[in-house]
Amino acid sequence: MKITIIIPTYNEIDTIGALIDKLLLVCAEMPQHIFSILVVDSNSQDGTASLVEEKARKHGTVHLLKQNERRGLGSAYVLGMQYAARRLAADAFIECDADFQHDPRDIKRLITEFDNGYDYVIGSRYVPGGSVPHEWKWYRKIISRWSNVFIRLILHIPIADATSGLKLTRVQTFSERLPLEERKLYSRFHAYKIHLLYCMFAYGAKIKEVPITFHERGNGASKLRTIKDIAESLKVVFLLRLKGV
Ligand SMILES: Nc1nc2c(ncn2[C@@H]2O[C@H](COP(=O)(O)OP(=O)(O)OP(=O)(O)O)[C@@H](O)[C@H]2O)c(=O)[nH]1
Ligand SMILES: [Mg+2]
Repeated sequence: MKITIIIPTYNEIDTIGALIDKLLLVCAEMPQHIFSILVVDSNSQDGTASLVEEKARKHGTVHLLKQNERRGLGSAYVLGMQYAARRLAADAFIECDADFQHDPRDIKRLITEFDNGYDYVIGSRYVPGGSVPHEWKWYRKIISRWSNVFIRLILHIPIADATSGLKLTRVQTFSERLPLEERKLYSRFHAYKIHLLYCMFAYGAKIKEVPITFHERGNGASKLRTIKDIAESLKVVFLLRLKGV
């Protein structure tokens, strides 16, 4: 099967090179699949795109997609998802952050469950065996934990980690139905994740959570806009409750 790992970047020069190298090694351990790595860069000012271009020249399986301006995580991801499905003919795509918060080796767990027939595999911090960084401040732990409880209660979805950033989506039948255009998303920022998850649930996808250890950021600055992203998440949850997908 063809699998594309999509990595959105905004000023991630400190980590993106090493992450691509590590992912290439991990992918080489799964010769039963054909992998590509797609970086979606939103006009980073620190040379991220040039570094990725250099990697792409060296490795034919590394691709760079450029967005003219920074428009939010969801906006970058849906661009990458369309490209993976249409141009790279991916059978599945994986969402993965650029800052080493996700262990590249955990991708193997997602793929094992894809091979087992699951359509949507979530790297989960809140199933037994999963965890968030112990360095996180108490309020970040509370916000992350309770936002998941809130989402579960309001949307009635039996998912422990609805806001995880590491996941795999089966393309066939789903990518055609998912709102993979910025104008169709209820949020173009971090909260897009709740929208797409709810869609997959509504479409009857076979969903599986696998435990992951979520690490502290490798280097570079966070792009999370805590208060604004909480407000966006609330908006998405209520839109889904009122209007559905
Ligand atoms: N292309 C693109 N990438 C983005 C944008 N916003 C965030 N990212 C990337 O999305 C990933 C997740 O963003 P982070 O800032 O790490 O958000 P987070 O993981 O919730 O927050 P931290 O735990 O503080 O790192 C990183 O790889 C960012 O570089 C954007 O507008 N465009
Ligand atoms: Mg991060």
